[in-house]
Amino acid sequence: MKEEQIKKEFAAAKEKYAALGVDVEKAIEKLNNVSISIHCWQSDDVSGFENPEGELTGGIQATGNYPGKANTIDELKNDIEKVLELIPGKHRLSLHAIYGDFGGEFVDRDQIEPKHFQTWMDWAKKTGAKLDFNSTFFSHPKSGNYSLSSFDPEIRNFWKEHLRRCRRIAAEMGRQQGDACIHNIWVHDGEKDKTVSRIQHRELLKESLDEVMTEKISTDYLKDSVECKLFGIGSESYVVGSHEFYMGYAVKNNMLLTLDAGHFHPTEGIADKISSMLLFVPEVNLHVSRPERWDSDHVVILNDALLELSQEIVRSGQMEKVHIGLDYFDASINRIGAYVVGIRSTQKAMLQALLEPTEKLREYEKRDNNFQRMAYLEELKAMPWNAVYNYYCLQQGVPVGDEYIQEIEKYESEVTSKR
Ligand code: RNT
Ligand code: ZN
Repeated sequence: MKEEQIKKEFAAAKEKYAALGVDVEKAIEKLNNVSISIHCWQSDDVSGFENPEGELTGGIQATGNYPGKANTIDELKNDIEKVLELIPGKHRLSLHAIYGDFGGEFVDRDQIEPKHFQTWMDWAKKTGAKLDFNSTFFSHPKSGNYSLSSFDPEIRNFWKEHLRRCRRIAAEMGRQQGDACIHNIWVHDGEKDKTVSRIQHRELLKESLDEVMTEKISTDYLKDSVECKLFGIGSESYVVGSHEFYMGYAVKNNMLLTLDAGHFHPTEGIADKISSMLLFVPEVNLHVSRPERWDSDHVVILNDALLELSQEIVRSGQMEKVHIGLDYFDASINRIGAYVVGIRSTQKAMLQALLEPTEKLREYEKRDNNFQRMAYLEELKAMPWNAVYNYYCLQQGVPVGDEYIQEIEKYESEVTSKR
């Protein structure tokens, strides 16, 4: 797209939005402050570097075998750097514990230390992408149906030690980057079929978490967040860390709650949960994902669910308390493309929400003018928000419109197809 054309379309859009009382420059500025936490695991189908040949367990699945996945830390870094070149704004990288730099040695989960992530912290310093962290309870011989909630005290101890170490690693990341690292805790524990000892396992999960959390770490460095789930492959009937479990846990312990778009009943969205949870937990962490009929972790696209979520984040007036992280892994398409589409779509949804004349809509609402509210919400859908996004990309010196597609094709022919 020609620069002149982009500017012309932006000027026209600006005028249209101004007529609704919306300041587009302000919206761009706010969008530019939205740091998306990019998940490292789309790049290599959740393999990691602890035991890359190992099986992915824990009830999650990356389907497809598109060529070019990242096999080494360097390949992963290159891929993420390429992604960062193709999107506007400053973003974060979310690492799982199995993505450490183990120097070719096997380091078990109860042995990992900050030093195994030092090269990542150095990379973060260099690129400016701050880090978030995730403990990894899945894909390990000691994580069958149950880990932190196992009846076997030795298994529980092993995973408690893992969690303890992950909190310290995340805190060290937070310290080095001068900004709290969000440490996401997702525990796959559960069972395929009708489980009788539901409360017993939940008691054990609570007990294990409580014990590890007795180690107090400043939220200047570390923010722990707990992620619930309804079911997984092989845990269809029972997941210990259900919504009620973690909602209760987060509220009781004043910690963050992670809402994953795929972790509820099929027609239940996470958008409407934001305004409730913000009243009871200090901050909310999101795993933006796209469930297609189940928690399938498809690439995020600009759909109604994403737009509703963005609207709720913006309308809450507490954007700084909602952390946007991505969580999907599609192994059937170009993985860099999967990242870029997901990130750009998330930004487009956020931008649309930021371009809403919310006060105007609230006025109609107060007066019970609900036809007018509905009509404006419909009109807004066809407003030229994309011209604003294109202009933002131009400003930031990244590809505009569909230009990123050829960049990805080039990277594929020069880099990923040769792996
Ligand atoms: C699984 C959870 C979890 C994982 C990642 C890899 O259903 O969503 O967040 O996807 O930790
Ligand atoms: Zn998730």
